[in-house]
Amino acid sequence: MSNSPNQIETQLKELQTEATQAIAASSTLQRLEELRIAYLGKKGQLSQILRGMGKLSPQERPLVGALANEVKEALQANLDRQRQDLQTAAIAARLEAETLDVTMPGVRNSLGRIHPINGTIDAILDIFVGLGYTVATGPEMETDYYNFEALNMPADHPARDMQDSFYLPGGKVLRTQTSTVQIRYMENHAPPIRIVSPGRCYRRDNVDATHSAVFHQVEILAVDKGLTFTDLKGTIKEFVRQIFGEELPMLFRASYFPFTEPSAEVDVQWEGKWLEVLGCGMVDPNVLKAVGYDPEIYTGFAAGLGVERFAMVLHKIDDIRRLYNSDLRFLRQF
Ligand code: 2NM
Repeated sequence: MSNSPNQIETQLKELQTEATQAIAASSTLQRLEELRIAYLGKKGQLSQILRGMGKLSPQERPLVGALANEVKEALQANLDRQRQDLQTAAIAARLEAETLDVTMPGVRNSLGRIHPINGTIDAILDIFVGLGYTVATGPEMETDYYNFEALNMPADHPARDMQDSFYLPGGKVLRTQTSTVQIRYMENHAPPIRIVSPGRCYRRDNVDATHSAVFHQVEILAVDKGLTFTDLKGTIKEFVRQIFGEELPMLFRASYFPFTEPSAEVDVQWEGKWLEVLGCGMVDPNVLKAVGYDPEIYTGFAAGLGVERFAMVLHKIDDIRRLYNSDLRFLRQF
């Protein structure tokens, strides 16, 4: 390195010019640090130039030294300012990127829903479970025995008509009510019993606004010593009070079912209209005998209700087919 004062001055000026431009052009903090080391570091360019000062005379040295200090301070100031600017820009960019616009609409998770049929089944089961009933389920494909014979519908009974039920190859039948499950339960449990059986059932009905070939039932059954029609009425009354949310005028109309005697259909007055809501009765002694219960010792009451009917009444649905055609505009209301 040359030791003439003029040459050293020139080198310092050139260093200042070059470094000032490089600092101004640096776009990252890392690049800026590299420049600081390259220009002002221990082994940097400024140190190298100053090493050439060793050979200057004592008179020359302070002048060049003062210039070197000026250059060093100027560059240091440049570095500091550029660092500040880069840091400020980095923070600004981050704030911009992380800005939360609280006026934007939220992100909606699209959740599934409980189908009104299942919601209605759940509501009905909750009530009977609350009254001490156990939920019992079973197969939808049934034998002739469980669907008809054990329910006091012998071979020549009109309910067995091919026109009314779906028969499967091999002689099985799609169950026409869930009492089939209750026969199976009674075969395996001694009284007292209290069970509630929800499930899908099938009948060869022509489909219209109130009929579907596939529908859902909930049936209840209680068997014990000394059960009477009064116990049945009290149970139905409590169920109606809970499902409709209030006590309603109720009418037990004499009716007929093969598996109960006596039998009744129950109407309730709801929002000014009489609605038929369920069928019920005292379990026919023949049904008790079929499962090995002694009808001289035990009596039972049972009731069956249509889930679709309840869903339609409770949700004011005008056509049963809405429950089955999977129209999301309908289903999203639940
Ligand atoms: C109804 C009406 C009346 C019923 C009968 C039985 C069983 F298993 F004990 F025989 N379960 N459910 C029954 C009685 C069902 O549905 C309208």
